[in-house]
Amino acid sequence: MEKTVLIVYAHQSPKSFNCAVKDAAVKAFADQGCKVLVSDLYAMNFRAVATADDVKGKLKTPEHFRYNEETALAWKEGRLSDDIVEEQRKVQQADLVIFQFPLYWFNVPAIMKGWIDRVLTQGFAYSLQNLYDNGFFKNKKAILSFTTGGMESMYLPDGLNGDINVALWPLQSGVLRFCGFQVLAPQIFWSPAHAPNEARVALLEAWKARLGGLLDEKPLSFAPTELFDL
Ligand code: FMN
Repeated sequence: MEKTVLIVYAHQSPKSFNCAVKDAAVKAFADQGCKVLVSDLYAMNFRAVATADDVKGKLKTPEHFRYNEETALAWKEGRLSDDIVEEQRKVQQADLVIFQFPLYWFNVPAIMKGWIDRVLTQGFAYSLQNLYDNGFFKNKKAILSFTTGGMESMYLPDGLNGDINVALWPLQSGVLRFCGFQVLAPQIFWSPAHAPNEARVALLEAWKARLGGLLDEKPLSFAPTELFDL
């Protein structure tokens, strides 16, 4: 069956290395016969802030606005703002979600954090019963694919910046795994802006080679949810 890949992409420039990485993924999956959806967040001028504007119609408790509760209710009643609904439709269709971004302050850029905050609403992306192994997205895969300014040696456990996996935990576990996604090993492009052109080409070629088998990759392992009392 035809698979669907969603690329959530955050870079301002079509001349960037991030754009080349995104384009390589679009081509590789199209060549594999997949349906490819791209959310080009800066081009879409995607709104990053979670506010009451994300809910259409009357708020349940306008005197004390609670984003979680109001958006959960709005999701149930079909009252979320159109841009959120459109992104949720894309996630729903996707077998694989690729987050493509430059690392900003050990995290995703604000526009992508906004996508996470606003699109992964309660009820749609998780519920108190549907978390981690029991998450709604347990049949979907997700991967962080990003570029850094710092070199790999700086992100080793004994490096200046510390272990990159520590920085990735909130995203890989707190966001993706929390919603049930099978999380693939991150694709990290170390310091492409400071690398010679041949090295950048080699990084892209390695990515293209990985893309061939990405949909069938075994995910990272996390502690089974059944070990914990919910
Ligand atoms: N690089 C890092 O290695 N760690 C960081 O925490 C980090 N934070 C950044 C924050 C901001 C606001 C900006 C503008 C850059 C930051 N960088 C950081 C550097 C970018 O990650 C780097 O320029 C980018 O990955 C290069 O990709 P590009 O050539 O596609 O733009």
